[in-house]
Amino acid sequence: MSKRCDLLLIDPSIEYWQDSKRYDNLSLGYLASYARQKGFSTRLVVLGDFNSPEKLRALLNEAQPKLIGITALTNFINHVLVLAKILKGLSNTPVVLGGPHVSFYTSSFMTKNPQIDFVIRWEGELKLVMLLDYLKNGKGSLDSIPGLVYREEEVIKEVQGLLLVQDLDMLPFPE
Ligand code: B12
Repeated sequence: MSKRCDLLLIDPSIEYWQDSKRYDNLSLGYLASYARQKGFSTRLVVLGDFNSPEKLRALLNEAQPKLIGITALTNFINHVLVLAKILKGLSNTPVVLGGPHVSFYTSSFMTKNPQIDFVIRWEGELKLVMLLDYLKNGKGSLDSIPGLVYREEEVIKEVQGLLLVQDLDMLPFPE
């Protein structure tokens, strides 16, 4: 089976993956299952398995993703920013963050952290698929993805709107 993917999702909570605390991250699990259902090949990895620049380089070479997504809790945000810097040093693949921390802190956060290409605020499934469709297939436009924060010639743009899943039962369970 090919290890290439359109979307590479990374759970950055390294210390949670070292021993008996290991469990799957629900947020990324839902995002991955929905993106797969919509036809985007997706890999979900935990940083504990790729905890050096060499391992990350090998992962990127193998996966060749169109987009890298990282979940961002406040507790791990510094960690996430370092990780994103390393990833940007290894490839030009755009990096998108989502999760509670970046849902609250957006424009100033993007200004201070040029290694982050996109933030998706609040619920992620529909918006992430729209971003993937744009990056992979050239469909739609960045300014039509609600909750997306992006850069346009160094200016930070924030698209208004929530775009919530109306019927949660339509979401596939995490695999
Ligand atoms: C369940 C839960 C847990 C479970 C996780 C179980 C699991 N298997 O994942 C357990 C008990 C283990 C846990 C642990 C922790 N938790 Co907790 N947890 C929650 C809770 C109640 C629900 C989270 C959840 O899974 N929701 C369901 C998923 C599908 O939705 P979601 O998380 O909102 O994710 C969506 C969006 O945020 C967005 N999104 C998220 N990541 C990404 C990434 C990308 C790229 C994109 C595009 C979008 C995106 O899209 C997702 C899908 O719509 C929330 C509170 C809440 N009601 O939200 C706290 C919460 C997330 N936890 C919190 C914290 C602090 C922690 C711990 C750090 C606590 C600690 N000190 O140990 C740890 C960290 C664990 C870890 N390694 O990530 C805080 C985070 C606060 C913050 N400012 O970041 C919250 C908000 C609680 C709170 N109010 O303080 N937690």
